[in-house]
Amino acid sequence: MTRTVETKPFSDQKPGTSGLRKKVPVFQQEHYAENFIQSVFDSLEGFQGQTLVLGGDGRYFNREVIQKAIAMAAGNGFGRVIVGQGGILSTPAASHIIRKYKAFGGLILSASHNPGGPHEDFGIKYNAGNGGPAPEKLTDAIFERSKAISRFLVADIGPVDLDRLGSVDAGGMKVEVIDPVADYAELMETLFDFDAIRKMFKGGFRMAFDAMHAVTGPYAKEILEKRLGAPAGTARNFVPLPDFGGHHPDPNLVHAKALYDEMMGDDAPDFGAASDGDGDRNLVIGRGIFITPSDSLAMLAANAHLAPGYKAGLKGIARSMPTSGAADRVAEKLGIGMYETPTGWKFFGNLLDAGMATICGEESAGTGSDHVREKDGLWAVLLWLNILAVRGESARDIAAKHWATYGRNYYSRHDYEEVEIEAANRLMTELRGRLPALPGAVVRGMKIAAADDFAYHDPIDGSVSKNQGVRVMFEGGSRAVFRLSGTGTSGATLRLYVERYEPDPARHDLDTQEALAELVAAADEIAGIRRHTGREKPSVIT
Ligand code: VG1
Ligand code: CO
Repeated sequence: MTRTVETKPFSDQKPGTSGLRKKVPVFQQEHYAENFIQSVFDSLEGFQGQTLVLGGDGRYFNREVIQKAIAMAAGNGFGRVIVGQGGILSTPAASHIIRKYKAFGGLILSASHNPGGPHEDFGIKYNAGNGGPAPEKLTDAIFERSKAISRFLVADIGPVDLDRLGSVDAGGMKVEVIDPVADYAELMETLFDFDAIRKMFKGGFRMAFDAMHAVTGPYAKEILEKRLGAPAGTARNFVPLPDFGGHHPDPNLVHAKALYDEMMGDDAPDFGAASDGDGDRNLVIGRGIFITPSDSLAMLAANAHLAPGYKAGLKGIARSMPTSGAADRVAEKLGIGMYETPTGWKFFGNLLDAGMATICGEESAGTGSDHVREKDGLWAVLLWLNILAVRGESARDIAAKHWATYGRNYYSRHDYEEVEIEAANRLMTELRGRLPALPGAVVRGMKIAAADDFAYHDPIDGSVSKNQGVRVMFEGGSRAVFRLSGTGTSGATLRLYVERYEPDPARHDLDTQEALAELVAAADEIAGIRRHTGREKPSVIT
């Protein structure tokens, strides 16, 4: 029944910030997906007879790879595969299902916020038994294995009917096709005050949720409209499409511009939100106010105790290094731990498992808690709704009061996409070379207090992750961070993150880009962005 198929290694299967992402034609090469999946299995131990969770964000090529993965799981000796109906599972739902059913691990097929379609992106990531992304040690092992692989194992079975719920036999292995939404929705009901939110909708509260034709659609329909009684039409673009309707399923001010414009308009709903390709990111916009993800993390942390799941308080907060320091001020006030990790959710896993952090966040629109081991778009939206329902105030008022209490961290990210790889590397190398000379230097009237290349020492397993982004810290708390993206699939993406702290409430209503303009100019002077990339301005500003 099980066949051993000879194969040759590919040299480019190094997982990035979140799994292996490549263009669909790369994944369509003979044995490309199989090699990577087998490299994952070969890097694991003890899964014989155990359960593998499987699902994806529904993008182009999802179903094909799901079938391959089922046949390979059977060929490699897994005892059971749990797969979402239609091959669908959002990233946070997959994380929950791994934990709930005590699976050995899971494969999530997604390139997240990257576009989908025959010539766009596809991706595969492996999550471990805690429900979280494979740690670096494992992704390194997978990459090493992929460079030496010479065979993969596959069971000779026909395609499994992914659309029919229930259990079938596949080459001696059990395949359970489950409702992708039910377990997740049930978990949300345990965390949030659904009665209070229901009452708020009943009272005429209006919301717009843009699922961006990605995986969150069915989850939003079920939870917001069915269980919480939001009017039909609250969830928009809710049918997952293989090409996301031709758009980038990236919930930011550029790709969710229509929602942003609506929220700034005269007849804006009370609350707007969106999620990304695989459902782990969230965009939050109140009527007339965009809440940056860094601010959202801080505001959610400060108010989390208003939701039943967090009424006992938070154990600690963790944020990725480039995320603004807004949450740090909340942690300080609450007297709880604050942890700064490299970019990527995999670095939060140990802190969550050890009970050191309850809420985590990234500036890239990712927020989550210890309810799963991934960031969770809809979770963040529901926590906001819970807070709005209990406080009975608008998002705008909540933000204003938050800034009055803690001060405001003006924050923005400038992305330079599809830059020539050599140029991007040259910029970073030159910048790293200049680090020792930066402290004490004055740029555009601002004095540099410190500069380094961020390294993370994991307090739980002692592992060290170096070269995680260059930080330039100015006197007074302003900061510029430079790093290269690990999720792009063409050329390099340079990310510049800038932040300025403003304690004075009289200056909390400035335009963000204006408030940061000098800092952006200083960053260009320090790193030579225009000189190296030849770009006059960023491709995306968030
Ligand atoms: C980006 C974000 C990072 C996030 C990662 C995966 O990585 O910056 O914060 O964890 O995407 O998110 P990078 O290396 O391109 O900066 V997702 O929603 O793509 O799973
Ligand atoms: Co995502």
